[in-house]
Amino acid sequence: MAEKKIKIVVAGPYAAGKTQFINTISEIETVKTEAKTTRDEEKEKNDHTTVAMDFDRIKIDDEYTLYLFGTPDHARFDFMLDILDKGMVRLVVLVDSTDLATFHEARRIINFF
Ligand SMILES: Nc1nc2c(ncn2[C@@H]2O[C@H](COP(=O)(O)OP(=O)(O)O)[C@@H](O)[C@H]2O)c(=O)[nH]1
Ligand SMILES: [Mg+2]
Repeated sequence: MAEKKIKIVVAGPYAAGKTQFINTISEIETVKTEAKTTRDEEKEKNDHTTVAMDFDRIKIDDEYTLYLFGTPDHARFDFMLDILDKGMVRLVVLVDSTDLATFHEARRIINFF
């Protein structure tokens, strides 16, 4: 039976937990594009940040395989979103519920998609 691919994009503000989420549910060694954070206010939340994408694959059964793509953590890499959302069937938006200041960014991301 031919493999059917289900593409899911995981988006959300900086330090919402996108990379952690994808690593945790992964069944393969995830593809990561982490770089060291440089700005003090960023370092406070996370010492690494995703600059291109996270990637993970999960085989459901003989027919279906999930392909998960995590978005970059900063708006300056938004051009990646146009690439990542091609063929997307579901969007997961993660928000840090303890960090109210990021809610506007979460809204912007939802509107984008
Ligand atoms: N307490 C808590 N911390 C988390 C959770 N998920 C991620 N983190 C931490 O939050 C920080 C940012 O996570 P990361 O996955 O890199 O965020 P991203 O910028 O959305 O990719 C890291 O220090 C993680 O260890 C969670 O569910 N609970
Ligand atoms: Mg990340």
